[in-house]
Amino acid sequence: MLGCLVGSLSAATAPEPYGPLPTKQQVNWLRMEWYAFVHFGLNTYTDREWGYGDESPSLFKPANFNAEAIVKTFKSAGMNGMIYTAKHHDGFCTWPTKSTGHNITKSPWKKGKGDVVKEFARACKKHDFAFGTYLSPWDRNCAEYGREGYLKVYYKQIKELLTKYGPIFEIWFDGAMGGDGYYGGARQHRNIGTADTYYNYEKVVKNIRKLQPDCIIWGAAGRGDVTWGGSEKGFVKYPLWNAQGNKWLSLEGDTPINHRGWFWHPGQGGHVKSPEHLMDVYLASVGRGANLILNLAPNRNGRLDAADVASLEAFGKMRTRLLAKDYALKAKVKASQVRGNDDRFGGNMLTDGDIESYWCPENGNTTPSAEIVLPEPATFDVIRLREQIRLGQRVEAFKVEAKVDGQWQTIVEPGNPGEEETQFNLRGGKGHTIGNQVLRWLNEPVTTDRLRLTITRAKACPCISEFSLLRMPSVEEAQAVEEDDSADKALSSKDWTYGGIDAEKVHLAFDGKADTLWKSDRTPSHFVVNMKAENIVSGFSYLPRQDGKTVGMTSRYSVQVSMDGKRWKNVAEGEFGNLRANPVEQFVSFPPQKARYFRFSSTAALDGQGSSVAEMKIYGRPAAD
Ligand code: FUL
Repeated sequence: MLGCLVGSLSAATAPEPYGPLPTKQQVNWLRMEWYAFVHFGLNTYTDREWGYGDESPSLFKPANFNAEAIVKTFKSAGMNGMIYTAKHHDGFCTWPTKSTGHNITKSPWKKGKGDVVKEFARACKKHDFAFGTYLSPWDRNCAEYGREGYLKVYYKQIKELLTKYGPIFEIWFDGAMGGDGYYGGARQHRNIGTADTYYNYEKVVKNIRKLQPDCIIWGAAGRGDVTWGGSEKGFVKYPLWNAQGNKWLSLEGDTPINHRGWFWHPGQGGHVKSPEHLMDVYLASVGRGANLILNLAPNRNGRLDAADVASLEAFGKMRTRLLAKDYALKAKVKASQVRGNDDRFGGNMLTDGDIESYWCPENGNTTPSAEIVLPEPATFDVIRLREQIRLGQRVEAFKVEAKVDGQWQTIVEPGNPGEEETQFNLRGGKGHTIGNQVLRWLNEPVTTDRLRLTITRAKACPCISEFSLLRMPSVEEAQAVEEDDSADKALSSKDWTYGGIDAEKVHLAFDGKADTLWKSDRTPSHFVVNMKAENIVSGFSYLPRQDGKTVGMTSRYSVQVSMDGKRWKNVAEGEFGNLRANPVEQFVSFPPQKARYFRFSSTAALDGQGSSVAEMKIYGRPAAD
């Protein structure tokens, strides 16, 4: 007991960060994992992938375009956002820009009053879905392209997109520039020299940071936050280092769901990629430490083709099923070394389901190992590891062994320097880099309750935040599961106690009765829930008052969690929009966090000074016992 006390009291210091570090925006972005690409414009009507620039805007007439239906399809597949080609290389602007006449006001759709960007941005906002945009630097329509004059046009377009449509989570600056084009009738080959110099990406990036500091910039000649994964098939090379010189640069794998291309083409129905192939794409992008952008192209009616949607949905279910159950959760871990013998850096951090906590040995130890004992024997065939990338990317190679019939067997071989995975050679892959996450698909399922993780090479003492064991479902198994049985549940409030403003009324927000309220007479206002036990919390719900009054309904909130009720960590903040018109229960999720205390702050409320909560639920599960 004494040893244990001494162990947990000697607070070791966290390791110094190593190498290039991601910005907080890059970390948040990597946690999005995957999102949709939407190529939709004049090429949709011309059966082309690259318009020449002389296409008539009159071609654009998507009779049944429905941005919301498209966004809902993406969201229900488990995607976290979408990026729309506001302008492709043909120069046609799908919003009413003031920068060029070659735009949607010249199209018959909605009698020239349409705005595709706006419709997508609105639908995304409504469904709490991230919205981003692609604005091709190459413009085959503009007469001034290749000269000074084009830059004014282009900068104006960037400004419009970043100031008129709400938050943009990512903007793409494509590198393609083929030279030939219409260029206002000149029909010439235009050479721009170096893209970085011509577009002045240094200035562009600076400007975007001012307009939208949270926007992730793709490309821009390596001056942005993210770069191309290297193939339009969706895979990225492994090992993967998020670095270019001394700067953190992440990768994005990109590919269309349909073999025919990025835009919609007649007869593409028979060419959709299978759900199994999409899983390969996922494993070769997200599973190697990158993000995935998967394109679905609306057809000439402005709708997604049923065949594309069917494959997306089937893959979405496979992915949800794959990630639904982690057989290593709550496993007991004995590490070869723990930094300062401090539990905060102990082996159990690998299996606590908290993406922020991590296991770390002493400085200089680059080859630690950890023995993992599962709560019960399990059968799995995918291993997931994550590094705490806020401290930099460190691991170069790792090995995983499993004890089967009393014998240790290597199930993930450690990678050797110089080896590389390309394409989709996925099963039985070796353990090289980890970064944000790595998924290794074993040659065959393994059944055991005992594993050993060994870091075999690292640039500095490794900080590993998660070790998970997953099971790859077949398409059929994934279809059969209607509900995610391991999803977090509302935690029981039976033993909870409360603090904060008007503390004696807080229990009324957790009593299961919609007609009793926690009320405070001021805003901002907050309360604290002591859950009396360690939980992994991952979200909460808020039911606004149901008595027909709007006074005190929270319109802006923030949530913090804490282990000791003293040091707090922000986990969520945002807006509850539209409560006046539609006061229904609101759900908010955040990355799982270990917490004993939960603090809800109402930072803005409707009509008057006070704040109120009819009911609140905290979602999660008990932490490892
Ligand atoms: C490329 C473009 O040339 C393609 O048309 C497509 O937009 C793809 C995503 O990027 O560079």
